[in-house]
Amino acid sequence: MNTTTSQDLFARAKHVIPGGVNSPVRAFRAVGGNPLFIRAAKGAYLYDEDGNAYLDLINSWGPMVLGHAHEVIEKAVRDALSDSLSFGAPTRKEVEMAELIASMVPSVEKVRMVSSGTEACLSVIRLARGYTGREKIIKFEGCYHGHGDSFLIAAGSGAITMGVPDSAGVTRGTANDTLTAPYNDLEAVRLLVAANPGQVAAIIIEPVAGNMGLVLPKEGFLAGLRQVCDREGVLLIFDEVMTGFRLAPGGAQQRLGVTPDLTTLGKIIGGGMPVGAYGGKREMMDYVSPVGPVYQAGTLSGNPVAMSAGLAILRHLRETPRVYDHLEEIGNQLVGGLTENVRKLGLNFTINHLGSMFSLFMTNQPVVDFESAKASDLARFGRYFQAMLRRGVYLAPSQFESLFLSTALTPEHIQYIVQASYESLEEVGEG
Ligand code: KE4
Repeated sequence: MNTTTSQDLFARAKHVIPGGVNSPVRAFRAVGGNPLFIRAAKGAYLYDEDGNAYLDLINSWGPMVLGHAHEVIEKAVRDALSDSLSFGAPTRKEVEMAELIASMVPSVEKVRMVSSGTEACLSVIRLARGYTGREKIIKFEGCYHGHGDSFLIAAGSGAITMGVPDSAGVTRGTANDTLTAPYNDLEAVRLLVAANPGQVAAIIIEPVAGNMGLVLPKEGFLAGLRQVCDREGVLLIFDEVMTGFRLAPGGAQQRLGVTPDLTTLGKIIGGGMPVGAYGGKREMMDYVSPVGPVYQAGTLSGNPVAMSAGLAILRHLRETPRVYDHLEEIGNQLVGGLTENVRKLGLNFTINHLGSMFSLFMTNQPVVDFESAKASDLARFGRYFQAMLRRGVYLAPSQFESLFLSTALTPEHIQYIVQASYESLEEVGEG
């Protein structure tokens, strides 16, 4: 596979961009080799600068749930371009977007648009602290809520992919206000809250965790968090940046039947454009400036072109619920094939799966939290990643990431991916 143009671009990039990338996980540090520079994408395929084609199982880390360059979204953006790109003033599209989100997401009565998932999570924590007058938050080991200081404690995704679940530059004061518990460990949460009476503003969680690889909440875990929060006056925040509009029209909270006080959103909400949002009960959201004392602002918040893309994809998802059945079918077919592969090869690797999200872990132990995810054979995962790439299948370049499927995947694509995975697992062999 010729990748000389990508290599040349990477060499140039490293002179002018830290690590040659604008987001660490893209650098392939965890899987070896050099990153591919993508020129274009269409449907289920990515095309790199050397003309190689790849079946895409990341889909921009979630947003491209309908596949790349979907006509509905492309047309909406084209139609918006001639009206200027940004005004910095309120627009009709923002009202329509807020009404649409409130109609789809159970916990949302009011919503504030921002420009990334990180910004949504930063803002919602400030709101929780302002609303409760409390300072501490509880997050879970291996969960990732963007790169805000409060969250870079035992963080997942790129932070652990780099082998540094914490980050330089985060002050002791900030770290002291972030308490962490193992995912799925309700007793640990109860103990943390009891040890910090009247001090915990919020518990923030990925209701289905995607940033240590995919880890599902155990039966009763989310409901248990809801009860702790109700009893202790702690706000429950679901970070649905990954799961929102993917696992159901109303996200994980709709699919799993537990309603948080506040929700963060991103990725699919912008259809590939830079959009994030946080929302919840009117009473809480009215603590946000200019109504309330919690300040938060953004030059490009509710950007009209991004709102056009977001309105197009969310309207499509709301008006064609068949998309969710299709995503379930694709997920079941692909994971069924991969499960058969590991059985036939006698590997018994763990596959965690829900809807159109899944992870193949290079361990035969159950993966229910960060510790068990970290027991995976990372070197073997790196070899598997490269073997799949050679076969034209683009996985997340880290064991600690979920994969994301799109409706652009056909049965033939799925069959190809299953076969490529069988060959790749066989090729990388034992440890
Ligand atoms: P962004 O700031 O990257 O838009 O969103 C941060 C974020 C917040 N919450 C959750 C649950 C997330 O998964 C993310 C971002 N996800 C990663 C993928 N694990 C983005 C990929 C990257 O960092 O390049």
